[in-house]
Amino acid sequence: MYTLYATKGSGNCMKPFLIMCQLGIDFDVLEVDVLRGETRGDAYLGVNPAGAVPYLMTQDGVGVGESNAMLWLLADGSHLVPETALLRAKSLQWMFFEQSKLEPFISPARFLGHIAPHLGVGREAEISAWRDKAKAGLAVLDAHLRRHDFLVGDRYGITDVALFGYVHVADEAGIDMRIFPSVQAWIDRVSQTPGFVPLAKLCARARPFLERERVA
Ligand SMILES: N[C@@H](CCC(=O)N[C@@H](CS)C(=O)NCC(=O)O)C(=O)O
Repeated sequence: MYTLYATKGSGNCMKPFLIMCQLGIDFDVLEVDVLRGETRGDAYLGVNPAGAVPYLMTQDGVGVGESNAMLWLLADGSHLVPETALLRAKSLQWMFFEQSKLEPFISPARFLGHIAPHLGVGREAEISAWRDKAKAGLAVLDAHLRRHDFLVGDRYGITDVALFGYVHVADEAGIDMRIFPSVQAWIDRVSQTPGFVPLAKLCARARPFLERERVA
């Protein structure tokens, strides 16, 4: 039984959530409220000193940070992990690409432009620059998906989950996804994989992190 520390609406938190749903892994979700600053509070820093979600706690009390690292742990030995060393290297290639060319731009543009727009007032130029950088990454992804149904080995797996987290909400970052039709078609394909659960369900059965801390 795993415990996933997560916040509502987060593409990074969706990744371990989705893979656990699709692989039938038993887990519990504790909701950490980023908007109320809970990731920076002492109680949460005691759980994850890096002060970020998602954070995955194993049954033995070992914590794992970084959403893409969680995918490798959770899917280990399953059909969702690429079979050969070359394909595993390609998977890591795309995961590093996601963390350097997509997520750092889609996530803040969406956060300040959509989730907490009051925090984005006066930062329009910064948001616009993030959108442009995200579009450059999405163009690379679109070119790849023009020739492939899925990212690695032409079958669905953890690499798709890693990129799906933020790419499928890039429209909420103010990016017109009609200019990336192959990405859009891939989003539709991933959304139809067996056991797919949408981001909206991430914290549907979560318990609040701080309330649990008070009760404990
Ligand atoms: N590279 C990390 C990024 C984690 C991250 O930035 N999480 C955000 C939410 S999506 C967060 O915790 N923000 C609150 C904070 O930094 O205090 C991952 O992939 O897990």
